[in-house]
Amino acid sequence: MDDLREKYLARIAEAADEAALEELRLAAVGKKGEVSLQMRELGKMSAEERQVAGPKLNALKDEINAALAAKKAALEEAALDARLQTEWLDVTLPARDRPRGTIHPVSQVTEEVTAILADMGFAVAEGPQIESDWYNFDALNIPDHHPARTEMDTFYMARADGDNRPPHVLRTHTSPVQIRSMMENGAPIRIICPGRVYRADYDQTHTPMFHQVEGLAIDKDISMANLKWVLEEFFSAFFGTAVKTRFRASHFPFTEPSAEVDIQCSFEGGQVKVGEGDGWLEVLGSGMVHPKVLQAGGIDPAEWQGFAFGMGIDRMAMLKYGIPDLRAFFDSDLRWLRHYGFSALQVPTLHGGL
Ligand code: 2NM
Repeated sequence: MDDLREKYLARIAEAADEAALEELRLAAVGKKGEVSLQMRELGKMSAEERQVAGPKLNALKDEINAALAAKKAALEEAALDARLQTEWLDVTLPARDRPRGTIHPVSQVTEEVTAILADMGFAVAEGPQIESDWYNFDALNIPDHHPARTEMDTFYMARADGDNRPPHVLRTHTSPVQIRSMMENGAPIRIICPGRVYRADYDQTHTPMFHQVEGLAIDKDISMANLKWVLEEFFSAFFGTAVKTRFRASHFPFTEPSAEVDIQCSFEGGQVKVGEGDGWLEVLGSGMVHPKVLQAGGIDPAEWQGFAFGMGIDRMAMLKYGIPDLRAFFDSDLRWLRHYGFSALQVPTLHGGL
């Protein structure tokens, strides 16, 4: 019995894992284990012998079982310690920053354009996207027969049969916001109007909804020279490099005189690069606000004059950030958004550099 005790207590102490421990349990106190076999021998003994050997064997069995249980507990604790070493977690740490979305290039460029022009003294004005046809067309000196007013070009809101009131439209430019601003605040004015506009056009380079920013400055001594300075200053700040501009005589119903503005660029290898080369790209329309438009806005053209300009934000974003396909702007493809999108923490500022 002493041999058995020594042998099993030593082996139990050395057992490396629970499987080894189970093997030892079967070998010692299992049905066919050595201690159990010894117990079977009790039947063959005399009463005296049995009185001595019985309790001893029972004590040995208890001792081995206790050693097995103690070793099992020790192994479990060691295993838990090892896991805790590799799996520890500090629940007091602040949550990791995990950006889930990106700022769309249209939003980013709107903020950039706004930051530049706000620095020059322009305030942001906003207005409704559904307009009466007076604000969208008549006030801007666009006559009834003008092709822009046909359903080919403009989205008209549905009207009930027999409703003969003037129709509403999805605004085709943000100019109606400027008419509203003239009527509400009067002159002098320095505003920009960024926002969504709508035209019935859909192909490679046109989407039925797109984004515009229009500028308006009205005062007593404003000329085309002021317009030219503002635009040249704007393009250089926006593209981060000196950009030459070219003004071409043009025509719009709401400005007189009118000019289309091109910016300097190169077209090498099918790549458009702004601010270099000797090519030109049309990016903007502008002019001196037509007297009839000032009048519609309640401003006396004998006393005041001003310049206005309008450009497409989507196209400016494509140019600045090298985005090839306009239609992808509005597909909401997550891979596109992650690729061309901006961090929400990268707010465009003049001092931070645009
Ligand atoms: C353009 C081109 C030329 C323009 C005119 C006005 C308003 F309301 F003041 F008369 N706002 N914007 C304007 C002038 C817009 O976009 C190509």
